[in-house]
Formats: sequence, C-alpha cells, structure tokens
Amino acid sequence: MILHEKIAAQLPSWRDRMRSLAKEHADVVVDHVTVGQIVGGMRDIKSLLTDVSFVDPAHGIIFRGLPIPELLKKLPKARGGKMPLVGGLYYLLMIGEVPTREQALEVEAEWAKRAEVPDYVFKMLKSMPKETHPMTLFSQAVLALQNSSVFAHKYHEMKKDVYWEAALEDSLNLTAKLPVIAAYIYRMKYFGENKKPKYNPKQDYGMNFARMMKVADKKGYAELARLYFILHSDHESGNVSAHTMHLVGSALSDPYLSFSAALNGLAGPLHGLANQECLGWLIDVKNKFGGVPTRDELYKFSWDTLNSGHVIPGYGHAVLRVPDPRYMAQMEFAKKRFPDDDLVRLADMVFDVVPQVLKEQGKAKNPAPNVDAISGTLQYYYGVREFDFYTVLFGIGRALGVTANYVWARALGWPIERPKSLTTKMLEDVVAKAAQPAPAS
Ligand code: CMX
Repeated sequence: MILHEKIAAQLPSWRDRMRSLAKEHADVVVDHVTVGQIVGGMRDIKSLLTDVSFVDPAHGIIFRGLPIPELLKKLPKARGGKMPLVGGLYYLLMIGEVPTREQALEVEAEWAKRAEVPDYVFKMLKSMPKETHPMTLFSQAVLALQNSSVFAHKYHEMKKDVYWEAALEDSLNLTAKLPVIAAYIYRMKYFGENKKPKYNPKQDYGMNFARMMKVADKKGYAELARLYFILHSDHESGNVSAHTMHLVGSALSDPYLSFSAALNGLAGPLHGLANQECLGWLIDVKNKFGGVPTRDELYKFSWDTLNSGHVIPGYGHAVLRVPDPRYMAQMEFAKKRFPDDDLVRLADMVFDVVPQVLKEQGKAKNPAPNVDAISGTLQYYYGVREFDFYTVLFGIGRALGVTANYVWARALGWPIERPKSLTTKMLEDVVAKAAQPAPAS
C-alpha cells in the first residue's frame, strides 16, 4: 500500500534525526516558561513537536510546508470539480509530499475498501435517546469500533518499531468509516431514517459524503465537503483535539480510543462550537434588519454586541495576526458560487466593518476573521442547517490530521507524555525568590 511504502522509505532518516536530538542535544534550552503561561493554559509554551502542520502568525496554517492557497492549487483535483481530492491531502499529511493524481486516487481507493461499518454500530446509535447530541453519538460510534483495532489486537505480539504499521491500518480504517457514520447520524437524528448509508467506490470521499447526506445539490456540496475537510484537518498540535489525540495515544491507546477522546474535546464549547455561534450572530443581524443591513446599522449592531459584554464570534485569534486563510478560501468559494446569498453578502460586509470596530475598541490583538466566521454560512446555504451537527463535520476533517500525527508519533517511538506539576505554594515561592534583590557583587 502506497502510504506504507512511502513512510517505510522515510523512516530511517527521521529516526536518525530524532535519535540525534534526543541523545546528543537533549540539554539545549528551547524556551523559558513564565508564571503567566503556567496559570494561563500553557499558552505558547513551545513543547510539542510535529511536522504535519504549523500555524504561522503571518500566513496561517501551513500543511507540510504549504500555505492554504498553494495547497489548494497543487493538490490533485476531484473529477469534474475544482477542489482537491481529500485522499491527496491525506497523502500529503502522511508523507510530506504533494501526491500525483494516481497516488491521491490510491488513498481514495483504500478508503473505499475500508468504509463498511458493522451493523451493530448503527443499532447502538439507533438505541440512544433521541435528544443525544450528535457529537456524543459520533464519539460513541468511534469507540464502538475499537474492538476492530489492529493496533490493540497485535499489541502484545508487535515490536515497538512496527507499531506505526498497525497504527496506519487503524487510521485508514477509521477515516474511511467516518463519513458513513456521520451521514447516518445526520439522517437518523434529523430525518428519522434508519438506512445504512453505502459508500460508492466509484466516487471520492467528498462526493460520497454529499450523496450519503442527501443534500439537494450533491455536486456543490461535494466540493464544499472536500474544501471543509481539508481546511479543518490540522492546526498544529496544541489545540485541544490534536493534543488530546496525541496525549491519549502516547499511552499507546489505539487510534480509536485516542480519536474518540479527541472528539470529546472537540465537542467543548470553547473548541468546536464557535462556528455555530458565528452563524447564529449573522442570522440575528439578518433577522433584526429583515435582510442585509446598511453599513452604519451593522457598525452600530457590532458595537451593541461588544457593549453588552459579548465577543464578536468569528473574529480574533490566539496565534494568527492576519485574516485566516481558511476564512479567505471559504469566502472565495462562496463568492464564486453564490455571491448573492444574503448571509454571504452579510458576512462580506462584516469583514469590512467588524475589524474597524475591534480596532476602535483596542482590545483584540487580531481584529481579523478566523475560520469560523464563514464555515457555518456555507453549510447553511447547502441546506445543512442543524447547527449542532457542525462539530461532527469538523471531526471528520480533524481525523485526517490527528491520525497522521498518531502514525508518526508511533513511527518515531515517542514516549508517554508526563509534564511536571507544581503546587501554588511552590509557584509563589518562585515569584518571591525572583522579587528578591540580586546580591551586590
Ligand atoms: N470580540 C470581542 N473581543 C475580543 C475579540 C472579539 N472577537 N477577540 C478578542 N477580544 C478581546 C478578548 O476577549 C480579550 O479581552 P480581555 O482582555 O478583556 O480578556 C482581548 O481582546 C485580547 O484577546 P486576544 O489576546 O486578542 O485573543 P485571545 O488569544 O485571548 O482569544 C479568541 C482568541 C479567538 C478566543 C478571541 O479572539 C475570541 O473570543 N474571538 C471570538 C470567538 C471566536 O471567534 N472563536 C473561534 C476561534 C477559532 C480558532 O481558534 O480557530
């Protein structure tokens, strides 16, 4: 299998680099840690290692060296579409090279072979109370598949240097099944259906998802699905979902256990829910003004939001200092395909007005939009209007990045994570010591 061959070929040189860092340079100081960082959610402490993606404050997410615009240009496109094949992105994340069309299609073919979901998973989902959150169902389904984990089954007989092979098998099996599970949850929860969706090996990942979701414009939605999964696949290792996968995986929990945990983190209001809040804010504006307001009305509405003690959702970022290229890519998608849609026109006006308002307020370090300022609007346009489902979509995309990281973490033999704790008293002692005058020389 192509991913296996390519990773195997790269492994010796990566292992050498890692060995050299660990053995010869282990004492080199990388960064210092402040009290503010310890009490502030470990913000910006440089302590994670990944080569799959990097968030550059000036360019946004960079996947294996490629910023979003370049990535969208270079990856092989789906047949009859303008968006890249998701299989090509997975190849890039795993291997670090832009695939040929044939290589991207090989990954797609692997997914098609592995997409069958056992019946008991659907039965289990069906038996849950109707009001169960779709993210709970999604995470449960992943966990329910855990008994098929190659990694877990082979664990006792495998040597450490081949863990990654079982991890790759699991990652392909898992990512192949996610669109089927997600589409089933969507049709079951919101439309009362109980039909097992069928993956068509002649169609790519994006088109399969669009068809199984049964949206009206399948071709358009397949393009959006491809773009959406690619843009949401990874965002370095420090965000909650990526870090959870990494942490749980470091205990050698298999990819199913680890990804189910990652989904539980993604389900938190501070992580995966911002896109629905943002769409809600746009709809509030639209409802209040009976359509797209004037620029002045929007300016005042934005100030009213801030003055009522709320943030303007979809704007600002912890790391980025420019408009998020993931926002720009989605906006370009919408403007090319449905520029006259009210919410798209409104989002575009918000892009013009809100940064000015945030600058006048003078608090946000980055007054520009992030990915969430537009992603819900696009789903809404295609008729996927069930807000609480949006995080499930995020989860399908995020699986691509976190499983690529999981495979490489096992390939490079990374150890179990175990940062050190202090007590509050110890931290206060450090502060008191730092406040003492330096002894006169
Ligand atoms: N509206 C109003 N105030 C904002 C703001 C916004 N969109 N963005 C930042 N601020 C405020 C912060 O609340 C903070 O105020 P206080 O000093 O009173 O606490 C101040 O500006 C400084 O914040 P910051 O350092 O610029 O931003 P943070 O790293 O603390 O937070 C983020 C980043 C995204 C949580 C924040 O910008 C925000 O709340 N945005 C709105 C919600 C949102 O869009 N979330 C999606 C994030 C998507 C992602 O991370 O990928």
